Amino acid sequence: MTRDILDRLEVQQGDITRLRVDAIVNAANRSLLGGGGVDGAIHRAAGPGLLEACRKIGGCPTGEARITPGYRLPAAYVIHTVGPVYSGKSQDARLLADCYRNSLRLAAENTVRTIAFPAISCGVYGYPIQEACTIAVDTTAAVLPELSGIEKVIFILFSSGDKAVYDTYLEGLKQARQ
Ligand code: AR6
Repeated sequence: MTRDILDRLEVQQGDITRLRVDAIVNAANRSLLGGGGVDGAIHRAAGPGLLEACRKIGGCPTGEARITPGYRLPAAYVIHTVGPVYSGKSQDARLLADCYRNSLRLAAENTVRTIAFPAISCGVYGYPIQEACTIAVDTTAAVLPELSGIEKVIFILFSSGDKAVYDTYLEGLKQARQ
């Protein structure tokens, strides 16, 4: 992993709905019709236009991604992706990696330069944060070289404990590069 790729990654703690970026990623479910957690927060902040747009899309398979406008959000777009429900099987990691890869490719197709991800699947869907962090960072770093238009990827974590997991992992990667 090269240093310039690591420089395009950032970790923050806070509420994704407040971020003024080109796109925020929603940890949705296959219906795309809203739910709890970060999905509920995004729909509340975006207003009813978002649900209307999602209804027209008509759902999304696990691992894939769909894009809508951000409506009342500071972000121009919402990229909805559906993480796996953690089962402990090897397909979990593949599907979670698909979420990051497909969201980033969709972002690049829409000339997004800055994008923020929550910890997909790490709430209701039960994915262990440590494993999910490794997949999120490694997949993003692997795909960024082919997506030169994406300048910054923010991983935004709700809790300080989850943020510490990301900070530690990225710090380790940076040390290995020095
Ligand atoms: N900003 C950033 N992160 C947040 C926010 C926020 N405003 N709110 C929660 N998180 P979850 P999942 C964190 O459960 O596990 C929904 O009902 C949270 O602390 O939102 O992928 C959907 O409709 C956790 O670390 O998503 C699906 O049915 C992370 O976001 C289901 O939950 C993801 O937690 C998806 O479950």
